[in-house]
Amino acid sequence: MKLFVTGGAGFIGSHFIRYILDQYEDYEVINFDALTYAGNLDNVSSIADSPRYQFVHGDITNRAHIDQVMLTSSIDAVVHFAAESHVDRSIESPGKFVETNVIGTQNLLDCARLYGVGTFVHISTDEVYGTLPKEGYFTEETPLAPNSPYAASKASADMFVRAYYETYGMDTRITRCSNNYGPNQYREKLIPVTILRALDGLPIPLYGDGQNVRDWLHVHDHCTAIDAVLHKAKPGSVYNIGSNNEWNNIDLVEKILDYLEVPRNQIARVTDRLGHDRRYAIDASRIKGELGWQPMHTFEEGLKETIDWFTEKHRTASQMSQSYGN
Ligand code: NAD
Ligand code: TDX
Repeated sequence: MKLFVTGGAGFIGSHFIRYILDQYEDYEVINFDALTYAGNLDNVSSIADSPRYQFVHGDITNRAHIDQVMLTSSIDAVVHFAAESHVDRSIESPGKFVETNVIGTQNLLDCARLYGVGTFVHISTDEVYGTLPKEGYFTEETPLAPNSPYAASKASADMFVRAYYETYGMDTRITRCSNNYGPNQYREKLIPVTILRALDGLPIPLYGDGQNVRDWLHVHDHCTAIDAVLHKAKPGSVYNIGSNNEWNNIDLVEKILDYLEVPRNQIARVTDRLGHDRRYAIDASRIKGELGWQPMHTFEEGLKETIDWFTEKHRTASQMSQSYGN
């Protein structure tokens, strides 16, 4: 199988490519990535020399870039991660999110249809469902009610994916995952922000009352779920992905500080995010029941591994800057 993976220099995409090449000895992967601020080829340096891996510096908002690759390569499936992914940036500059997440996805769908790509897996998010009260879970039947420009752009992309299935009969599949954590996550997201600022002795910004709830999933468990959808799901299907691991932000930040033995008074309460969703929680019973997927990582072990990874990266970066006299 030859996969065309978009956004493979980012956090989740890079884990997915490494996982796939490791798991399937005869698979080939093209990593199509624009290398925005969030893309980093260090995330895929361990496979850079593999004969089954090819990096293409391309932009999904530019159709000609996609055409060039799809015209000359026989692609079996697209796995589409590329996106502007940070909610705070979407509040500052929504237009970029429409360009990348909506137009970019529609470009990819058009090209995949034109060049007869078999399967199109679209990586979406639980944020398309909006927010939950204290009780209840998002199921695949929950109506879409995006609240941030980021979530609105992802929901719009989902609607195009659905339309290409309904209108053209394309084999599209959508996954909606909860918050991921793990090594390589870009430093703007809550867990890296907390670890890196704690290590630097800087205030850790906690939005609002800190009681917002997120449902954390290890990135490797997300990859095994996408693998199941790619290989076992039906055309037109939608799957939620999550591991019933809800934490409110204050408890999570304190847990990280305690592990690092950094005093909790480093937390700084700051103005709340506009339109801040109160709670996300995923009902993943469909993917478990229909595709036999199960998460493997416990949060205790996965979070420690993640903190240790960022701590080591921080130590190495500090040594480098000292040796260059910065
Ligand atoms: P990320 O921001 O770490 O990486 C995004 C990648 O996409 C980067 O490598 C970037 O260079 C690339 N990219 C951006 N614009 C591009 C363009 N125009 N053309 C080609 N490449 C482009 O994102 P992530 O956290 O790895 O998220 C990956 C996907 O998973 C996104 O679609 C996101 O919406 C979804 N998702 C993320 C989470 C999460 O917790 N991180 C949860 C659910 C769903
Ligand atoms: O400095 C911070 N302080 C803070 O209190 C940051 C960066 C975040 N927060 C809060 C906001 C959220 O309630 O922490 C929670 C998590 O924030 P993010 O890490 O920005 O993630 P979130 O907004 O929940 O979105 C993430 O999960 C769903 C990803 O960024 C999305 O791409 C994904 O779709």
